[in-house]
Amino acid sequence: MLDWDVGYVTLARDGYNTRRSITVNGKAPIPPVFATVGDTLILNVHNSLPVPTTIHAHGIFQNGTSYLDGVGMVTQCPIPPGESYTYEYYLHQTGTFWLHGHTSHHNADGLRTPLVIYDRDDSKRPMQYDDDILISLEDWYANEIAHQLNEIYTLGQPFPPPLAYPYGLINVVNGNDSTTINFTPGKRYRIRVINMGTTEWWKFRIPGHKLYVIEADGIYSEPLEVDGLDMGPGQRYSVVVQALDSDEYNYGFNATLYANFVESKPGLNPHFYTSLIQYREGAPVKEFVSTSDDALVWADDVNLRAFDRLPAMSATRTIKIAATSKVFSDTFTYVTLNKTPYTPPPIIPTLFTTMSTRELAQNETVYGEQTQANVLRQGEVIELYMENLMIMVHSMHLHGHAFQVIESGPVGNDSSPASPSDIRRYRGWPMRRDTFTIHPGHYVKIRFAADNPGVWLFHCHMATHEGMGMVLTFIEAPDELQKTQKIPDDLKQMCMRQGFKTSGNGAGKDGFDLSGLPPFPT
Ligand SMILES: [Cu+2]
Repeated sequence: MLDWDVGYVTLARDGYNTRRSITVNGKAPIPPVFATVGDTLILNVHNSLPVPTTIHAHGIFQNGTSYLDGVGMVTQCPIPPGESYTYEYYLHQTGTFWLHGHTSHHNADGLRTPLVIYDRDDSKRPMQYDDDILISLEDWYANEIAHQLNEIYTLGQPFPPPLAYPYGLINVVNGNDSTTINFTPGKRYRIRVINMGTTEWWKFRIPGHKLYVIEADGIYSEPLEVDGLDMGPGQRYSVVVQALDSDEYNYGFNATLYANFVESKPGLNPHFYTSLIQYREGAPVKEFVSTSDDALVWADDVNLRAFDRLPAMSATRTIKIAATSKVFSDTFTYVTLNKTPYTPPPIIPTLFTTMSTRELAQNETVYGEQTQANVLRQGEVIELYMENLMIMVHSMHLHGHAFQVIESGPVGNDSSPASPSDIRRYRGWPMRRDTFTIHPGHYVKIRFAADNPGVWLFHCHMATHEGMGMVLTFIEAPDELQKTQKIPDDLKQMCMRQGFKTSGNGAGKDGFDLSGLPPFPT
């Protein structure tokens, strides 16, 4: 059981910029959470912020408990200032996850910490290891996320807003002050690496050492030898590293914070951080000639294979979405996955609409257009075909599922069709994970079975893109959901105390009467 009193503290998390940040129990940073599969994690959250908040367990499927997914105005009304709510997480998965705020992008302001779920049976691991090491990676901005979004959505401001160069945090301190990792010759280490950042990507390497990926996003992979990890916001990997036999030298591990959508600037983008892998105190640090990143092998979404060898599922339906960035009728720029930018429901959480509208819950219209609702029927196998028509890379996260990564490649057109050699497809059987990277001008195909009734978001994990509307909602098996799950009374009461509706369509009304919803930009 954990008691989290969520509130603001003012400090310089990056060692330079003193600013307001969100933490728990008055102490920054938030300690990682360690559990064992089969545990029930009881998280008592008290909200001492002046604004509502929620907690989401990233990567946890919440099978049978979709109301615990912690997305404000999607699966619950947020916890208002001064109130408390208890999340009971039933931990049936093992691997590397994280807990973070999922209302008003509170994760970006520091409400985030790793959640590691250990296994009970080490014979089921893809590789054995002697010790378990956790490395969390974050980007940390001089300004709060609300400030960054205000720059985008204030009349008369230039778009795009001024570039921001965050500092990198490694294990919650400035990457230059990060702690030493001790290696004993001959031992094997599992290193869990989490990009729990706001916007930017991280690369991770230990020159002089082989890395074997055994986990991505809570799913075991067949061991894959790589030179390094390249991770978007929300992604996690575990690598097994064999320590060298000699303690003649110490080594460095390299963590590079970068964004290929932000102008390069020496020392700021990319931002190189190095910390010590220590075999023996005082041993000299082994030097390496620098290698071009292009010459190295990086773990990615397609080259991994699931350890359980689950074959690619046959899709029964394709849903096509395209990420675009457009100026809307209110003169602001939004990012959409479909027609309209997503905005959180203002009147009733989407899940409450699903639970209370009987057979109408099957009709996407009842949710209100701004939810970008997509109804999935129980047992369908969805192939999600996503095209990125923007000039920016994205890190897309699906709640409630680990999807199969089927294929990726450039989006061709009639004048320049994509070359077959540029298409990358799973070999043998695909990897499953919950967050994938999609490059500019590229498509990605993923598949998942609609076997987890609930209301699940699919969104870019870059906080500004999420705030600009790059979100859609899957309403999965609403009939099954209505039969098998019940929203706890305390969640309904928390809504009522704040004046939110607990039943009805997206406007809290009957049928298709959506009057009362604010106008949305077109
Ligand atoms: Cu994005």
